[in-house]
This record gives sequence, C-alpha cells and structure tokens, in this order.
Amino acid sequence: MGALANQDDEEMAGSDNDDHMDEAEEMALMARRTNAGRRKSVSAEGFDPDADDDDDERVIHPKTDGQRERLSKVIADMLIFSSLDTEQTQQVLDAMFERTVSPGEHVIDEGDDGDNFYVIERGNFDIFINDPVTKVPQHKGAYKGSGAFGELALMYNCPRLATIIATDDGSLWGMDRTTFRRIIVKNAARKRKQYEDFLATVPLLSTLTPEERMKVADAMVTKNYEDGDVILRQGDPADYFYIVIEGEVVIRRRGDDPSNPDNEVVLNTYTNGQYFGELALIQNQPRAASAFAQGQCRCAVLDVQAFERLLGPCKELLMRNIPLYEQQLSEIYQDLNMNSE
Ligand code: 1OR
Repeated sequence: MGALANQDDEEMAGSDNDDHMDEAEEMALMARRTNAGRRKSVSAEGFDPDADDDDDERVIHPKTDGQRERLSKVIADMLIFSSLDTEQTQQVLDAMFERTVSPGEHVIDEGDDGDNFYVIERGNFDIFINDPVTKVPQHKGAYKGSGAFGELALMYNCPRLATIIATDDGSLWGMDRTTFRRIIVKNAARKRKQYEDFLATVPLLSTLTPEERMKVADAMVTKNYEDGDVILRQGDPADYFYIVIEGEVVIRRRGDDPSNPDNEVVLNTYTNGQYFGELALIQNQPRAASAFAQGQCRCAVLDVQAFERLLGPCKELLMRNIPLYEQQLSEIYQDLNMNSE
C-alpha cells in the first residue's frame, strides 16, 4: 500500500441515505420481478442491502490472539474496509476465517454462485476470465501478495465473474456472504449517493452510462491528504488510480538531470475532476513521477483491478495523455541540455 497506508479516510460531505433507500427498494422489486430464480447478470438491480436482515445471527469464527493480530494488520490497509466504524470493524474481525491455499488451488470459479469474499494475507493469485466465444480461460491479471477479491458476486447478486487460482502457498481471510452484505454492501449504498453527483461531472467518465458510473462509485474510496503528503512516489509499483475531488495535486519528477539527480521538475498540477496515476497502470510500469498534495486535498481512489474492469470504456480518453507526457519529457530534456551548454 506504500504511500497510502498512513492516510486517514473520510467520507465525502453531504450524505443522505433516504432517497437512495427508496430507489434501492424499487430496484429490488424490479429485480424480483425480472430475475426470479438463479442470479444472472451484473446489474444494479441485485444491489439491495435492505433485503438482508439486520437481525441475522452474527457470524463468529473464534481466533487465537495471534490470528486476530494478523487479521487486524491485513484489514487495516484495505480500501474496502476503510470507511467502517469501530463496531463494524469488530464484526468483520469476528466473522472472518482463515483459509490456506496450495499452488493450483481454485479459490473461485467463474460462473459459480458467490459464497465468500476474500482478503489476501500472503501469496499470489492469477485472474482468469473465459473467452465468451471459445470459453477458453484468458489470463487477465494477478494479485501479488495483497488485495481482495470475490466481492462482485456478493455485491450484485450475480455469478462469479472471474476464476481465481493460487499460484503458490498462500493464506486468505474469508468473509461469508451474509456478513459481507450486511456490512460492506450497506456502506456501498451510502457511497453511491455520495459519489453520484461528483462522478457525473468528471470529464473522463462522460462516456460511461449512469449504471457504469455507479459501479465506479461502489469501487471507489476517498483519501484525504495534508499539504506536502506524498500521494504516490516515483519508482514505486503502481496499484491505484486517482481522481481529484477537492484541492490540488502537484506532479514532480526527479533524476532527469545527470549533473543534479535530485533536481525535481514540476510536470503538472491537477485539480477537481482531473485524474492521475493512470500511466503506470496502463503501461504496467513503476511510477514515472511523484504526486504531492498541495494544501489539503482529497482524492477518489480505485485499485488496479477495478480500474481495468470499470474504465475499459474510457481507455481511449486515458491513452490520449500519453503522447503529451512524452512531449513534456522531451521538452524537459531539451531545457536541461540548453542550460548545460
Ligand atoms: P467475483 O465475486 O465475481 C471473482 O469473483 C472475482 O475476481 C471478482 O468478484 C473480482 O473480485 C475479481 N473482472 C471481473 N472480476 C475481477 C476482475 C475483472 N479482476 C479481478 N476480479 N477484470 C476484468 C478485465 C476485463 C480485471 C482483470 C484485471
């Protein structure tokens, strides 16, 4: 998690659940009418947190002190848990159970009904999605020692969308469907409401349908930064994509001047609705520059898997900046050469 680990999370202001709950009830009703029987496709209609009874018995998996300590550490850094209150975090700690895996073990198979959500403590996992025509599994990505998966089938009441296979010995923490829906899905309903208006104003997302934007909201988390905080660091592996909600973010790059490798050049400043952090994700490379908060600022953050899953339709827009970055870099080199002559 690197630079993100020390940042406090905070919800966006102006939350009001009531409208959404009405809408959720309506959506659930439609879902029951149109979707009787087996869970079919990913759709907002499956998203009905109120359908899960709050009075369900709490799931408790007893743990040793050591296990509890390890689990607390694992979930402390997870985006998906970052907006839970103390009581909810306690319930999560009680409900999760440990599962160890061996190389080649299928943790999830595409098309199955969803039972558990998993958080990775240790180990690497491949992501496969079946080709829609040939049904041959295609390798789409991997989790490398951290992250979480299995939330989509539980969130949207749909079959599993990908197959997840352990590539070495690993350790996971699982959470059952009922607890996941009672805690995480309820929070996501609130998040939708909070992000809805903001995301509609983000130019990058203008090609998405409202439903696609809603799914972006489900996957996003707000991060707050103080003046000078490092949001991401040049050279680090890339895990997250950022959209500025409020304040300013300055991008600086160092090391282009051989006579003064510590010399930093300001590349850009981003503000409300603008995004950064996409280049390393698209090119699968370390961060090409660092991002710092300029004054207090807040960003909406997506992890790499959600970025790939949800922003595919925006890829063309995202790619548009790449030649501009390249041009900017060659201008920096030109300036440096001129200064040294
Ligand atoms: P699930 O409950 O559907 C499989 O079970 C899980 O794989 C899924 O939740 C996600 O947590 C995880 N598309 C769909 N699911 C993905 C993807 C994905 N990546 C991870 N999962 N991608 C689509 C690419 C076109 C992104 C691949 C990097």
